[in-house]
Amino acid sequence: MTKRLVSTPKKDGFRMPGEFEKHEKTWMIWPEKADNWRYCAKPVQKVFIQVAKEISKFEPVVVCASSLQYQNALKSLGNNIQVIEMSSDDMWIRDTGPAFLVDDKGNLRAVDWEFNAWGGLEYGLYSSWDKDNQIAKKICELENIDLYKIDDFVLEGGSIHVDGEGTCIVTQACLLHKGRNPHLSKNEIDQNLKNFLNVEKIIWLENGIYLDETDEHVDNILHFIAPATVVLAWTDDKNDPQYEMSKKAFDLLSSQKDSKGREFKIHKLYLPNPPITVTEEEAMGCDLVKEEIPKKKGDRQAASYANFLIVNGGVILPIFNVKEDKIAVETLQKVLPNHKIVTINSREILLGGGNIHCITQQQPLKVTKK
Ligand code: KQY
Repeated sequence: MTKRLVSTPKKDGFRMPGEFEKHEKTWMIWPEKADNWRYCAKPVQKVFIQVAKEISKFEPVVVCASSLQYQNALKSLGNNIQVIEMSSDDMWIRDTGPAFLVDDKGNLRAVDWEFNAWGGLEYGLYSSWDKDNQIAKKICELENIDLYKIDDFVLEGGSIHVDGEGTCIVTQACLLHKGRNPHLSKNEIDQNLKNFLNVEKIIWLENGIYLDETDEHVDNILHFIAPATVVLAWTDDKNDPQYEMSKKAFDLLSSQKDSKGREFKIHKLYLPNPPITVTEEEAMGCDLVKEEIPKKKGDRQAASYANFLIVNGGVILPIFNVKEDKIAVETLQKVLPNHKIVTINSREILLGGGNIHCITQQQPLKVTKK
């Protein structure tokens, strides 16, 4: 049975591995929220199936689906993907799932952060998130692993990126946003991250991607691809508000060393230019609800190639059917020469406010170090 631990990962010698380390499996949640996914989520389910099937060519995939959608998910995903019944408020398992931790003795644990739908009732993106807030615990129960939980500490998995060797990167725009932990100072948040991710250094970028619905999660602007090595979403267009945001991130990372004293290698990953906007057709089909303003034709989307998932031997890369897709593939293939780059046109996921990294959560392989 899963125990709630009162210690910290730092004290117990557990760390969150880099995503580029080996995985046991990847978790996902079947989409169905009709006020976020147009036409009762049917178009996004098609893309979801593609993402899940591509990942399953590299490592096992487990999909959580509600009782209503269980049969549909099971039949649509085929024999190679495990489907389990689990309720949720939406599909963003990067943010609602456990942050898995490993030690050197072959043990697995996790952190269960408090989730408040990216800002609670005042600033958040939906008004009920009880089911999402239970996902991490339910997954730990299924996996029979113990978990750490800090009371009153709101965090989403997409708002942190770790290298597994003592460094974590976050954005101030997100972590210091008043919808999350207004009762904590920056130092206290820094300390919580150090204790619960078992890292020595937090690098605080100012921003993420312009108009990102999550208050600028770090996982949309950069990605650790190896220790001390990141790809960073980039534009040369000085008239684009993103230019300053990416430039400040580049300058800060260039001026900092990681927890082991290494300089960062920063590879620029060019963003779509012009930015992706919603078409008239794409703006239709979502159920209307009180708390959400529907997207309109012309609305700029926070489309970024940095929102990919690294799997065992591959990269599942979002593309948008624009000329920069090719540059993104070339850049990633160059920096990850031993990985197969698999592209998926993910506009449909983007319309819901995120991308491939946001809808996946890797469970690391247990490691035993002698
Ligand atoms: O991690 C994410 N990108 C979640 C976005 C939620 C958007 C809801 N419309």
